[in-house]
Amino acid sequence: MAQKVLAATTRLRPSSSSSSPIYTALARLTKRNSSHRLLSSSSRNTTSKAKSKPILLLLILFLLVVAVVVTVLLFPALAMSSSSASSAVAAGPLENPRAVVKKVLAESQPEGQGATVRRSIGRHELRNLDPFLMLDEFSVSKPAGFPDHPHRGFETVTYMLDGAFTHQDFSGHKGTIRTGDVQWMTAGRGIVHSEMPASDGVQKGLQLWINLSSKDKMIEPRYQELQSKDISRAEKDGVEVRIIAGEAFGVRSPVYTRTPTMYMDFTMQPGSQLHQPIPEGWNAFVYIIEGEGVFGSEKAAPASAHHCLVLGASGDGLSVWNKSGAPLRFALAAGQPLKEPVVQQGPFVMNTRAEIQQAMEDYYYGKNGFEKASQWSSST
Ligand code: FJE
Ligand code: FE
Repeated sequence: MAQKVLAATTRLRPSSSSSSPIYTALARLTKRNSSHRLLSSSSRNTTSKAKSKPILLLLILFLLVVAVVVTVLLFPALAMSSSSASSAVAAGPLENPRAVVKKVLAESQPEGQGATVRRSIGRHELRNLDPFLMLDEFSVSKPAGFPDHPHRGFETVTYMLDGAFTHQDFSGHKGTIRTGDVQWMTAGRGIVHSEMPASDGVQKGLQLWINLSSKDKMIEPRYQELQSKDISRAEKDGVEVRIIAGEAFGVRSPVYTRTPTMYMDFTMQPGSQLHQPIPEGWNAFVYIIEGEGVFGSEKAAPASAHHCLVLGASGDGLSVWNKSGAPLRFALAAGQPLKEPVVQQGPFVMNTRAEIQQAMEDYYYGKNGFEKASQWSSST
């Protein structure tokens, strides 16, 4: 499965290093140099060989130095990311780290059937952070759970922190995700499923809802499932990262994100610091899972578990310092805003009220993707 996903992403996303302006500039330079060489060899018989050779060599060297200096000055971020891509090192301190512009405590609330979630994105104070619609930290024990319910128009990403959850859907898709596993579900035009605890004790995890653009809302449903052992990870100077989507420390996740998204789980040892680039223009937030840390600016007050920190729009990434005596664990997510109207009615997220009306009708009558809804119910 992971290999299939990897193959698909490789096809869909050409390696960024081969298309980077630095490489293009270098390739052009090499071409120009070789044409110089051609020129010099063809003019060998007519000009003085001994004089032109060292001058040409010097000229080539000079051009190379100029090109490298100009590239680094013009594209410092690119120079940094391409070097980290090859050697898997943490990016150096950011020039302009994003500030924390909002801090929201995710308070517990009842959800599903007897379950409890700490909702941050999606609660009143943090309605939505385009393209993100909801973030729940769930804590669920049997017999509570999230029995049969539909989705349309977005993606749900379930990341298990502890325990196991079994999902079943109306197409016969069934599976169990355990500690560290990820289920990336693209609901598209429609899925009806159940999500229930699969073992005794408390099952914990994060569920993130990512909106789909109007052109993707009615696509075929799709699953991308990653077992904990298959999740890309990297470590550097006391900072460990598990990469659910996107790239960190030069390591990429195989998950394909229809709405461009990065999503990672960082664990920072006491005394460590992190400087993680975030694409310009993307909305970004941090959710603290465990411990406490200083985010955005070294002088900021520390923030603790169950807080969601919204990062400001300007800046080149996230800087974090763990000045405490215990490990700090948090999720970082960032996504390219869709900048489209959002109309949500529970598990249906569309662009207009008419589309919501249509979704409810389709679900009720079993049409346009909900054909299997009426005769299905999950098994126990
Ligand atoms: C849902 C009520 C719900 N947060 N976190 C209404 F409970 C749900 C729902 C979930 C959910 C499921 C998991 Cl596994 C984790 C969650 C809400 O299933 F989708 C709607 N519409
Ligand atoms: Fe669901």
